[in-house]
Amino acid sequence: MLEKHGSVDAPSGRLFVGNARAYVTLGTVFGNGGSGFRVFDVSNPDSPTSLSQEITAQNSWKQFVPTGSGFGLGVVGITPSENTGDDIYLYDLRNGTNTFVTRLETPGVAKAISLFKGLGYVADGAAGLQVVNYVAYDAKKQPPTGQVVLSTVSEATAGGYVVVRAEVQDDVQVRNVEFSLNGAILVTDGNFPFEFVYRVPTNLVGATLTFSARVFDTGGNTTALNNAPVLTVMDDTEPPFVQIESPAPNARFYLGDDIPVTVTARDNIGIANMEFLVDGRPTQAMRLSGIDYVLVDPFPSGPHTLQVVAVDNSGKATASATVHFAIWRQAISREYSVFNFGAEDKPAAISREYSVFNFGAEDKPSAISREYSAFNFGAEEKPSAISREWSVFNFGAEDKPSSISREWSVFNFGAEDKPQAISREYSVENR
Ligand SMILES: [Ca+2]
Ligand SMILES: [Ca+2]
Ligand SMILES: [Ca+2]
Repeated sequence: MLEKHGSVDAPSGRLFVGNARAYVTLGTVFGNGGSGFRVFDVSNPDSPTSLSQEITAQNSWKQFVPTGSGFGLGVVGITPSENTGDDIYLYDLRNGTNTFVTRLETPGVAKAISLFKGLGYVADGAAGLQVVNYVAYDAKKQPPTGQVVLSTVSEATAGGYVVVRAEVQDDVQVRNVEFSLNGAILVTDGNFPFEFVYRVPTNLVGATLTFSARVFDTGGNTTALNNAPVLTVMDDTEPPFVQIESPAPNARFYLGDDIPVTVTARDNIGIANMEFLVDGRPTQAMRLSGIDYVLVDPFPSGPHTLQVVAVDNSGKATASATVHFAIWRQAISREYSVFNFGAEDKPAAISREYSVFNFGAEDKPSAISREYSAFNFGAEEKPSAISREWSVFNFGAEDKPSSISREWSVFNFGAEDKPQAISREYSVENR
């Protein structure tokens, strides 16, 4: 479920987040027209703050990607119209400044950039993919430094997640970080931010996890980072919480209606799946949004029960309280209107959206009529009648044929001695 932390006004351009900083280009996503970028401090997700804004003469900023080693690369055009000097702009971000360093011209129209292992990969319009070297080879023989930061202190929960991040620096450019667990290499990250998410296997309860990393710069110098605390894997002792928000207890549906279900579920490590039980049997539910579902299978009329079982990542399950609901057979007519507002001897009649359903007993046919209208606009002695889109379906019993009729009309509203009549939202329910 989406949980809201803080918020802050920001431009509507593209976003990059790394190491407690967020960078947003001015202008609109994938559009032109932005004239720079803004930097936010997101170290406290509950209270992000704006730090600085860089406004440039060029006003087609498409993207801004920090290198993690003190620089940032912008995809920048001179004017909002395309094909006008769309190149890569290198910025120095050290010491909290945003200082323009140089423009790296590409042969085409630069549209986007991604960094990997110290190189820039530029989507360069008709010039295709351009691989650019935005920083000189690191010949200074000074290895990178840094530390491993974990999202948890001394314990990890089976079935849960550990975010493993390397906060690394280099005098020139970090190339990549290799992450290891208990001495075996797990994954390599080739761009800032250098991190990965480890899912703790449920069969490691009692074991220890020692994460380490090795950081490389673009000169091949390397440093091992062995500072991370040892984690002990604990069993997940918290089953999920799950509650049916709707249908409300004793809710009533009609045969053929959708049955929407809203469920609140949460867990200390994460919900793996949800199971829906109608009358104690598993049934399919289609997820419509984070907490909203609709049951897929049809159910017969009568009383039913609904339960939802939430299963967490470690396999612990919780069943919700049982909600009772009923499905009714029905005959309904809705929004049925009759107007008689003519001269006394020239009445008019209109009826709209008239429906009759009978989904009930096997020996009774079903019938639907829709958008039924009758008009009488004034024949003086022979009131006319029009009805449109009138349909009768009989799809019930096998020995009864189906029938459909359209534009069928029989009306005589014209009797002078009949009073005006209006009726709305008329309904008859027959369980
Ligand atoms: Ca170096
Ligand atoms: Ca990365
Ligand atoms: Ca749990």
